Amino acid sequence: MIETAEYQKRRESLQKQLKGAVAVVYAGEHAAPAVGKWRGDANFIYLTGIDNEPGAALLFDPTNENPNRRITLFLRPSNIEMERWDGYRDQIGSALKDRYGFKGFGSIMRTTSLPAMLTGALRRAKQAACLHPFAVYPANVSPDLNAFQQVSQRIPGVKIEDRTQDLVIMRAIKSPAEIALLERAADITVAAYREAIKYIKPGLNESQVQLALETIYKQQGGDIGYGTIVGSGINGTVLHYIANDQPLKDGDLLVIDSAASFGGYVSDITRTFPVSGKFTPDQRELYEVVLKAELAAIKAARPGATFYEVDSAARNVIEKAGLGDAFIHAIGHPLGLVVHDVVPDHPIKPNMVITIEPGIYLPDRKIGIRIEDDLVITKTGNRNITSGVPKTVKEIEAAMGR
Ligand SMILES: [Mn+2]
Repeated sequence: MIETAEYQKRRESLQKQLKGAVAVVYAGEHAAPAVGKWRGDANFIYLTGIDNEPGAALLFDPTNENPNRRITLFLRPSNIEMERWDGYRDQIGSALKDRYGFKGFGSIMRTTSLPAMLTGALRRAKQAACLHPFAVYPANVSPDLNAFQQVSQRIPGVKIEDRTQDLVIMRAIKSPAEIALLERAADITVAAYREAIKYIKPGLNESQVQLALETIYKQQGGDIGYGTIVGSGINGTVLHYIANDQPLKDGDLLVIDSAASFGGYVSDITRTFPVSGKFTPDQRELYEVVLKAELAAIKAARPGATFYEVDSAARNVIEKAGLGDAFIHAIGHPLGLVVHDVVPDHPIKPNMVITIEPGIYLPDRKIGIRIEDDLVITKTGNRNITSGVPKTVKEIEAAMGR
């Protein structure tokens, strides 16, 4: 769990970095998914801990003469009729300020006040900092830049700066509380894999493996981290296979890419198991190449290394085995509030949490193999927090032995 005080500290630290510039972070107003809960923008969650307030925003107004108006949370107006459909919401008052950590540390207002507050802030400060990631052309302009551009058409002399790395760098380096949540998500996932591996056998459907894993995530207090992939045979060569509806066949390999989230933080594990419980000599040879590549990348993942260097460590092993063309994706990514978390411009640093996931995909042989672990980067190297899932040929065959 992350304490209210940690969110306050994050907001204050960001405000200091802004050096007098105005900034807005939006929760977003996207539609809720058909299945699962609505979830706000990760930058907004990171700064507030609030993940269930569509339309909310956080304004940094550092030159406000009222110290309590320098950081203000804006929430949608109360609407009693809507709340009978969507759930009851609190009135603005000291209880809400206390719960969100704004008592003595800022204000809470309704979003109807945001345009005037932002305009006033920019008239005084004349300096705006873009924190949301810039949109890639031709997508719509990012929400804070869009607001700043509109205000600059009404107030001359507002300077708009690119500060998009500020929150990326903060989010990339995990606090002890964040690492504890990521480890809990990893532990839940490890327990689920260890249980599910016992049931894998010919005739079972991919969907049953998915259900077994996801049920355990929920039983253990976690949630489903992302769309589970359970692909056997040729389906294991499809990177984003989500149908998960085919029977497991004797002699096929099974790629499982699935993980739990806990407290909003996501784990990410992939393993490849033989449906029969035993690798064929061919499968084993290919599997050992990917495993060797994974171990080489894990060894390379340490402070000062770039993702390019970590990727090269794995790619060299796979290329040497003559399988370079079969490794068609990147080596890994940071983990956090989202499964593909923010990637800072700097090399790997202590307390980053990253995945390592080399793979090879040979559709003509109906063979896909991927192995993925989650690493907490330490001062000298890393700590593998998902090593509890069987990974060597020997461990897998022993765990599946029946
Ligand atoms: Mn991954």
